[in-house]
Amino acid sequence: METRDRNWWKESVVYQIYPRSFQDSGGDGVGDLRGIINRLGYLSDLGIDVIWICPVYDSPNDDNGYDIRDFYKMQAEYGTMEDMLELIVSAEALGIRIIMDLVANHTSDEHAWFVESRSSKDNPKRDWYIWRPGLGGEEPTNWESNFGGSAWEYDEDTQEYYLHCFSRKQPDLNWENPEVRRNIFSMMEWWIDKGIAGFRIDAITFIKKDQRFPNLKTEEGRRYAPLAGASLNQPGILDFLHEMKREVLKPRNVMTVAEAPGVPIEQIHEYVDEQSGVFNMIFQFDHVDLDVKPAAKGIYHSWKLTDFKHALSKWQTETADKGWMALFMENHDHVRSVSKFGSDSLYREESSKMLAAYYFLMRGTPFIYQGQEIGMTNHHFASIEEYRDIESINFHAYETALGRPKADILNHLAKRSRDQGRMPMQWSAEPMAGFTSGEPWLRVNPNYTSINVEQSLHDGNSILHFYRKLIRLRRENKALIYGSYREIYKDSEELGGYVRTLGNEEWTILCNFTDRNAAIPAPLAGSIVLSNRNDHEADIMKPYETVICKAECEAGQEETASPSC
Ligand code: TEU
Repeated sequence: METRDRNWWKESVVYQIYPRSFQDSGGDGVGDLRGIINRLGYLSDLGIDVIWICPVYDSPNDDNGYDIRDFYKMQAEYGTMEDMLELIVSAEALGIRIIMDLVANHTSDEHAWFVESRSSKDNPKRDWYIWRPGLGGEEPTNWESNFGGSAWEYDEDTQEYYLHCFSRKQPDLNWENPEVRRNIFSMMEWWIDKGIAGFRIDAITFIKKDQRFPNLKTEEGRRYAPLAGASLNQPGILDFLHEMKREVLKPRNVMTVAEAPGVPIEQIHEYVDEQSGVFNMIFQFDHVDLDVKPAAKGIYHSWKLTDFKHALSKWQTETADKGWMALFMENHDHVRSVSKFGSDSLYREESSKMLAAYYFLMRGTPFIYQGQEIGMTNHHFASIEEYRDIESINFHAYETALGRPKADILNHLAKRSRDQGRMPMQWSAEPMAGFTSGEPWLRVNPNYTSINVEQSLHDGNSILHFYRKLIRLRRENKALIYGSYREIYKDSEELGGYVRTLGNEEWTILCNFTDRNAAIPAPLAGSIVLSNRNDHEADIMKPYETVICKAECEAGQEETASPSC
């Protein structure tokens, strides 16, 4: 692999902001745009290049902004359009680009389009959403919404059902209708004209539905079947996406990162090939969903280190020569990575840094989710009343109705709830973690007194400073961006790592995923450039140790089979 395919979005590091939980400037307990503007200096010092900002559009907030009422207006709690434009300009002045969340699979049921659509069967916008009559007094199909319960909601006035893959307040748009597509595309153009650099594209693999609307196979004892079988990555979806690329994305050369669950690895190039694909990169979820797939809904599935490594490495290998991945460990839909894949007690610092090194230097564009850079952790919520996330609240209600014990449900939510990743950003040891001067919309993790940005800035050895070093290292060494990828210690249940090679440079990233010493079977190549400890001993990796080594190979010796030159 050469650097001939260089591109700014490949060389960038993205920071994801969940605005509701990032920084409140007004004291109402909810983060806002002014809060983000006030923290731009912090992000610039961290060294990131792009901010992905989760939805800030006008919304009744059934799904924290992923239910959009008006694409052209800001959520009043967050600020005004002037604030948003100021954010774009202020970020640009610091060399930071903004990408926005594009939610195009559905709107809010309070969006003017849907209000019209539901007003009568012969309204011109009726067909902008997916309406079907009931069958024998029941829903049109047995599809289960991603948030639980039927995916169909009955409308008394017009006596038909509408489809919602997510909450009942998120009716799905009918992408079969060309008017819908044209309106979404012109909204995208409007935002690009406002100065944003691109989009993170929400739930895009849901836009095409099997037009036969078949019933799906249910699991024993379940009334509904997960709707993926008829509405996730369905044949024909790429026609819609190519139209989006042709009409909007290509002529404007914007950055695109698509949330694309359901894309099988065999199809990755149809999505991300630079010439014939549709997006710059996609998010895949195999590694973060190891604990729930392939088990039945709501059941915990145990996994091994080799499963975790394989879930990431197989995509790396598949895109080794062409295509590009979005690299991530956390986002607003998932729990904190140190609690899930590392150790959030004794070895929190070491394992956070180890996980950072492991994913950050793979081939792709790294994303950091707010709070990840200071090693924020999960928290065991004492009762369902403390949760705010609609998915978690619905899950609790449905599982309770099925007779599942409360403690069991809470244990599952402690490991999976989206609120684990949504607790307010921990800025300082001040009350409410410096997030708000009021009552936060979601509880603050009590460990903010010791885990916070202020403390991390003062401690030169902190996780935050380790991220800064990683960002710098990646920026200064193109081999860590464009180099080839080769996994090492694939079958080990202790060690994980890989080699990146470009020209005569060979970089080895090696990690110990356990809290015990692990022997290194082969000597490390080159010299250590960065590590999370300062006591490396030859042949041994200490608990959660990570080392990043650089070696210069003799001419003609590139791409060696072992980690040493
Ligand atoms: O999530 C949709 C989605 O596909 C994820 O739930 C994904 O399947 C999961 O993370 C894999 O484990 C997006 C947003 O990220 C989420 O916050 C919204 O609630 C949802 O769309 C609806 O807009």
